[in-house]
Amino acid sequence: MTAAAPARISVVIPALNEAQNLPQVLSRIPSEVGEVVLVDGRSVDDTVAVARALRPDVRVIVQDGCGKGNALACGFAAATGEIIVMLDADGSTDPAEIPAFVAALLAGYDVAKGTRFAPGGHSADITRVRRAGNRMLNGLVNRLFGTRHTDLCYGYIALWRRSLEQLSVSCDGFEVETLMTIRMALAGLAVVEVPSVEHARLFGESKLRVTRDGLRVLRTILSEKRRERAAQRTGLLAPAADAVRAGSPAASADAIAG
Ligand SMILES: Nc1nc2c(ncn2[C@@H]2O[C@H](COP(=O)(O)OP(=O)(O)O)[C@@H](O)[C@H]2O)c(=O)[nH]1
Ligand SMILES: [Mg+2]
Repeated sequence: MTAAAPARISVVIPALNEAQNLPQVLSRIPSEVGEVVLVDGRSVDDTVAVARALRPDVRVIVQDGCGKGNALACGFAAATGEIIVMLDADGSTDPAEIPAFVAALLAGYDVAKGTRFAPGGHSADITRVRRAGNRMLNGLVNRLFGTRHTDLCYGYIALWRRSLEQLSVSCDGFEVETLMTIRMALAGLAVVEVPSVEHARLFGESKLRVTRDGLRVLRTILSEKRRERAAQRTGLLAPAADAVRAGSPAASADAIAG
């Protein structure tokens, strides 16, 4: 990539009944984003019509299965950009932060992973129970895979297409960020955490169910560990890399300027 040909950025937005929230989200997407892929979960409200009215160039696809993970996998397959950014449709993840994530990628990282729990990050959305569960599961991943993440289950992630292809994202539900995070480590990708401020969902309710989805995350962690062990026996997968480094948008921007 050269200065004359900036990386094309695709945003992938899974959306299930988010018509009321989309105006706030779509209007804040920065102009350097070249493609918006909205993955509809067969919404029964006006999600698709609102998206098309607000952004006539939006690419709407309907997911072929169920859940946020399946929606993202469908969106990844459809997106054409060199850089892919995952964004929620409920107003929690602020599109205005996209340049900070992209800056980290342009500075040389394979993945820019948002964190609400490093200095500069914050969440006005997460409940006390979810925070505790996330911390516990995050600790388990760090112990089992030798990583140093501070926020396992946050869906604000940007990465290069070539890195995404190494992850083979194939899961249904809210375990998707966990699956991606572990596979980033197993693939030895260079991951930097980007502090991010998560806003409260604007309208409607979260589709996440704490016990059901917490258990899905736990099962994903354990099955990925089994996969890693099996791969180590056969020599088909590199050992987990300690690839996560603390970073900040400011630091990433400095690296680009340099
Ligand atoms: N297409 C699609 N999107 C979904 C599904 N479940 C959740 N989402 C979207 O994923 C994003 C995060 O979901 P949300 O319910 O806010 O979960 P939370 O942020 O973890 O509380 C939102 O944009 C949802 O509309 C689904 O089954 N299909
Ligand atoms: Mg949400």
